[in-house]
Amino acid sequence: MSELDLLNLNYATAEQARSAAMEMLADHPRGWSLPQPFYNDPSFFRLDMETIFQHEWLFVGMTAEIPSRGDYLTVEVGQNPVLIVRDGDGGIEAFHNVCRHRGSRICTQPKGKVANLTCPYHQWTYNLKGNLLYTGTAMGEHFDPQAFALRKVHCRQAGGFIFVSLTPDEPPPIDEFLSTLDEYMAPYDMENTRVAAESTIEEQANWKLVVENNRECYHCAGSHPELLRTLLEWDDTNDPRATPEFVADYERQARQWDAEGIPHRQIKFGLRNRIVRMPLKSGTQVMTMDGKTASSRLLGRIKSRELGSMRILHLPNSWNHMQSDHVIVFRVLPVSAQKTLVTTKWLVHKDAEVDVDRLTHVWHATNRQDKELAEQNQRGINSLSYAPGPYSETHEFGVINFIDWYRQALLGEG
Ligand code: 3BY
Ligand code: FES
Ligand code: FE
Repeated sequence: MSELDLLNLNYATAEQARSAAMEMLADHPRGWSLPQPFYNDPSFFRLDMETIFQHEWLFVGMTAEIPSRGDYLTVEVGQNPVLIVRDGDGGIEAFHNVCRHRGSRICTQPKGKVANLTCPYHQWTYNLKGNLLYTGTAMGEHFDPQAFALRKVHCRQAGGFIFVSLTPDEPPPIDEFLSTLDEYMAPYDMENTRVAAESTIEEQANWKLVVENNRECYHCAGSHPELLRTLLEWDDTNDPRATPEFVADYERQARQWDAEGIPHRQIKFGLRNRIVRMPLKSGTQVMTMDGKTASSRLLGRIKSRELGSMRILHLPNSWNHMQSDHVIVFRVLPVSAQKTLVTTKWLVHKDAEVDVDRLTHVWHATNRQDKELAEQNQRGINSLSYAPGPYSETHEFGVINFIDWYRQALLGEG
């Protein structure tokens, strides 16, 4: 545990932390930021990991990243290494990336391609379905390899997105969201895309501060000059701030989307998932500095460059912008109470020519700015003077929704 973590460790046992968290939440006024330990106490962080990240469906990557047999990607969900691999039947499987011999991590790279899964420690070898194939002679003749298959992780895919749930039990229901995701993503034909650029940044901030920051644009005018060249400061078609000009422009674009058969109606699955297509600023096409497309091809069956951006929210760990010539997917993975990894991937048509600097400039800048905001937020929250403060109902309702979801998830009411 880091020095910072030790400083904020207020509860001796997990049980004490859980009952303290439940008591605080029961008394917590809706629409206010959380009490300090939710943002910096390592026992509360453990609670988040056990209740949310080791249970809920998490976005891990895109199917286009592992297009053929043996392609894999790995993620760390807190202390849990997870392996996602394309098997011989074209399916995608997820396993705990933990060898059944003495527990070594098996795949050590973020991405790769393998024929089989061989542990680097003593070369136990598993096939792509996780069955143990080979241990050499050392285990003796009575050894039963069938008893040592890799432990599976629940894995589902839709619309090019891959989700996993680490729960050993029944995972939360997700079918309805996945079929809608398939429908809304159909125009993009994500199987024929490739990752043109990728970045992972480490933020010295609790994961909830990273998500809270993303759920509002109250901070945009003060921090995001590049993003505001194309992005409107609200991302809800019913936003109370929407002007008559916006409503007129939205209706014009909605007619165009209907004509092209592009799904756009806002749809929500509880507070966890939301899909909505929003226009960008009038006259701009995508989130680049000049507002013009950055890839030589539009995605899938899309015809119009000016398609706005379809935003897909998946709590607890992803938000996304799907545009005419590229999509940008975001993944949040907590590391410790005050450390979070944010991964951004830009995907384009697999045969497109792309100016990567033009493609990535706006969101590299935006991510840097958001990192700074989340880190400064964390440092203030660590102060003895911090007390919960009120969110704006008009500018921060997305944050209120996120905290409502968090409270439900933690209280088991989700
Ligand atoms: O565009 C986003 O992903 C979010 C929503 C509004 C502010 N923020 C940059
Ligand atoms: Fe994997 Fe020994 S720990 S082969
Ligand atoms: Fe931001």
